[in-house]
Amino acid sequence: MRVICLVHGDSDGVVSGALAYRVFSMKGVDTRVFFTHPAGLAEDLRAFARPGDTVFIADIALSEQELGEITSLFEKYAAEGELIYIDHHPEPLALTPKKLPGTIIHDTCCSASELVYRFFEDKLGWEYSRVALYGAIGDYLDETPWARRAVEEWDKRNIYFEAGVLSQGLEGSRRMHEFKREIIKHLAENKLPSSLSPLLVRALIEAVATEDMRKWVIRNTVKLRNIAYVVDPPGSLGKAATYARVYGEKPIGLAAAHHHRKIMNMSLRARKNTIDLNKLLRTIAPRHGGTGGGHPYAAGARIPLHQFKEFLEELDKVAGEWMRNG
Ligand SMILES: [Mn+2]
Repeated sequence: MRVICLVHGDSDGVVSGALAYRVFSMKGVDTRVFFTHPAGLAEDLRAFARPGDTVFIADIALSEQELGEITSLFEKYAAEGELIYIDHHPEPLALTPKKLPGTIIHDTCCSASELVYRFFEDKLGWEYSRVALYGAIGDYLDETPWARRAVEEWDKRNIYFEAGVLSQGLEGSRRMHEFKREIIKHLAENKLPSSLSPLLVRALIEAVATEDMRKWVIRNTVKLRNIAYVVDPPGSLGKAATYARVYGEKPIGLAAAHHHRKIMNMSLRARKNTIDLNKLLRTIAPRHGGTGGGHPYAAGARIPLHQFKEFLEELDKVAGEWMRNG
């Protein structure tokens, strides 16, 4: 038997992978971890998982574009081996995840880390709740009933320090898949993030870089009616979007970058209780030949470069309409 884990590369995904790695490798099972994202899930499943494997997927939303393919892949893996899918992103407009074949845990209540921890709780034991907390904090989902209780049982200051080292260190390790696998093995042994020196160093460098970027965003934010945005910020798009929203004094912040020549990649952040970015992007992005979605207040999109301006204009207009109509 072989286990193939496919997880997101942020704190929540890495912790989800570490908890699963712990459970499977404890039994001596050959367990391999790969990092993916919604638009790459189907392709990565085909590339890395063979029918008959145990496939574990966590913290990966289901992309609107690939639903048909994902459904047939899930059917194949669930029939010939085992398939476990654990996620907390809002469901796609066209499908209810729980109807998919396999073991499906889908709940927007809390982080993927919390869902994975609770799923494997008997096997992991309470000591691993702190690892799950790092992931929950990384996704800003540390105020669920479970997370509040768990934080109380650990020392809050230590937990938040360690969670900060992990999330900042990972932000500074983009696309470093081999290093992220090392982090997963480290966390799977319930070792502290701060005790992994290269991770700690990257977190420190990231903290300084974030401060530089904050100042850059103040100087470079462009304001529309409802959106404040920056293009090609020198750092994490998520953080840049938050700073653009705050310093641009708009309900929505957006940060975009084109790593690939023809695609604009972006993160969006909304002020709480203003608008559902997930629904907004799932509606608007396909009209411009792109994809988008995520959480109500934190989401992302990929739009062809030549459509970026039109996309921004429509997003700004529709966001205004939705906010006016509640
Ligand atoms: Mn997550």
